[in-house]
Formats: sequence, C-alpha cells, structure tokens
Amino acid sequence: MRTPSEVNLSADDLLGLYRRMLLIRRVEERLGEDFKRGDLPGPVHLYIGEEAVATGVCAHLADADWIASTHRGHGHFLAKGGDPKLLVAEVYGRAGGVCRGMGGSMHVADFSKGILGANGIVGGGIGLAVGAALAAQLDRKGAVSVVFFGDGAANQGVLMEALNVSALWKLPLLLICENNGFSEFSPTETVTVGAIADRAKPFGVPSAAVDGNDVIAVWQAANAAVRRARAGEGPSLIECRTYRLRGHVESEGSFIQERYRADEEVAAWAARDPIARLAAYMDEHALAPASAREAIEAEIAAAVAEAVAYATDSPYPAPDQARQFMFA
Ligand SMILES: Cc1ncc(C[n+]2csc(CCOP(=O)(O)OP(=O)(O)O)c2C)c(N)n1
Repeated sequence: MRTPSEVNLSADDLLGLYRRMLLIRRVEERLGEDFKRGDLPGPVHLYIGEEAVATGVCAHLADADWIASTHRGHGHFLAKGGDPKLLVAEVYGRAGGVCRGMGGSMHVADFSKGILGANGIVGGGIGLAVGAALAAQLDRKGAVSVVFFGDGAANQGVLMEALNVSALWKLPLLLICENNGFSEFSPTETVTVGAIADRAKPFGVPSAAVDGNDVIAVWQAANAAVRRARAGEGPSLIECRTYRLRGHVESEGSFIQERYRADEEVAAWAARDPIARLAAYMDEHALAPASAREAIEAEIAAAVAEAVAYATDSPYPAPDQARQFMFA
C-alpha cells in the first residue's frame, strides 16, 4: 500500500470508507445468519470479502449518479447510500422494503438514490447503465453511470456492445468488473480467456486492473475514471481482483456437495480482508486511533439492530397486491 502522502485521502475520508465497508459486512453477516435459521423467503448472494469495490467506487458518486448492479447487490446498494432499513425489509420480503417487499434480495432498487437495481440476469446491468449514461449525457448535468458486473458477466456479448457504443458516443460510463475468481462454481480460468481489463483495448477505452481488496487502490482508479467521465471524455473499464469469502449463494450447501475451492485458498484471501487491511493501514500510519473504529463498530451494530427491528415490525405485502406495481 502507498504512504499517506501519495494518497489524496484524509483520516476522516479513510474512516468513512471503513464505516461503509463495515456497514456492508455487518448487514450481510446478519442476513447470512437469518438465512441459516430459515428466516428468509429467498436465497441471498453475499458480497462479504468484496466490500472495497463498491465502497471505493461509490465514494465518488452522488445521488444524481447512477449505478446498476448484480445478483450480489446488497453492497452496491449500501455503498451508494441506500437505507439499510429498507434493504433488510426488502430481503425479508416485507411491505416496508425498498420495493415494497416484492423485489427481494436480487432486485433492491432505489431510484431516489440513483440505484437502478440489483439484477438476476448476469450482465443485465450493463445495458441499463449504458442507457443511464446516455440519459446523463443528454441531461448535461455532469452525472455519471456505473455498472458493477462479475467476471462471468464479462463473457456476455453486451459488454462488447457497451464498450462500442459508449466509446463511440463518449458516454459518462464506468464499467467495474468484480473479478472474484469464480462464476458460480467454475474457476474463472476455466471459462474466460485473457485479461478482462484488456477487453477495453480494441475500443480505445482506458482500462486498469487493480487490487480489489485494497479500497484505496479502487478509490484511486475510480477517481480517475469518474473525473474522465464527468469531463465528457468517455468510458473506462476497471477490473478489480477480489474474492468472495462466502459461497456463491447461501443455499449452496443444499445442492452442491463437492468442494470447489481449497480451504487454503479461502484462508489466503481471508488474510487479505479489505476491512482488516484498511484498519492495519490506518494503524501503521497512525491515521486514526483504534477507538475511532470501535465507535464506528458500535454505531453500525446499532444501525443493523434498527434495520432488523424495522424489517421485523413491517407486515408482509397484501396478497391482492401481487400484480400491482409491475409496470410504470
Ligand atoms: C443470463 C444468465 N445466465 C446465467 C445465470 C445463472 N447465474 C447466476 S449467477 C451466475 C454466475 C455469475 O458469475 P459472475 O458474473 O462472475 O458473478 P459472481 O457470482 O461471481 O459475483 C450464473 C451463471 C443468470 N442468472 N443469468
């Protein structure tokens, strides 16, 4: 990691990144426990281990900017400023959820926060984000559009279409690939050839490959790409190498018996946990006392408890509403 003088982030900025990553982590740990108890109405794909990507990118965004997300979308929602109460209630399937409990984990969306939604279609967010980038360009207010997608989604043809049209029209778009080494249970190298970052090259789109478990590295790469997009210079692709510390989906133990990754591999990535790494960086450079992080931990524990209480108190949607709100 770099020295603080090389990093244009204050101690408060770093604590802000720490707070956001920890919020994602603690909310999702709770959802994982809820799933294990059988309390959730559907499956959840947890983002635990990948928090630095959404956090480092969304730190540059305002409500007027857009993001489109994936089936692993809770982290993007929270990083973009989505309300944890509305997220948890949505995952619980309650009427107080951000989509009235009718979307669930894979469809958390909040247009008032610029969140176009999680997405059950692998690669589905890419086209949505191109559309939002075109709208932002036509609006001329300097907004940008960001899509998060997995390494598996990088093999969908829509990525090439997005690179082509966004380069041609200089759209304010960030393509953020979260390369966590797997598509479901297939190691990336068994289904993907070449470096994903290189896919931008033939289109003349700048690209970078960064350590996706280093929130400062992600922040820096996203900073350059967002500035470029806001200046009307067009799209960028950033490949963030990261790892999901949990399964593909929390229910996977019920349908996949064989091990698809070694304990040593999981342990090696756990040792590169993005949250612990940022804490170690702050300690190493005496940027914030441990007590500041303890206060954040307590603040987040309270926020998670509040979100769970709000969600638990919220009723299920009325059955006769099942076909309402489907079209706008
Ligand atoms: C178009 C489409 N094809 C297949 C699936 C089934 N599917 C769900 S998640 C997934 C793997 C996605 O891998 P990746 O994009 O790398 O994201 P990750 O789960 O690793 O975050 C697949 C194939 C789907 N949801 N949509």
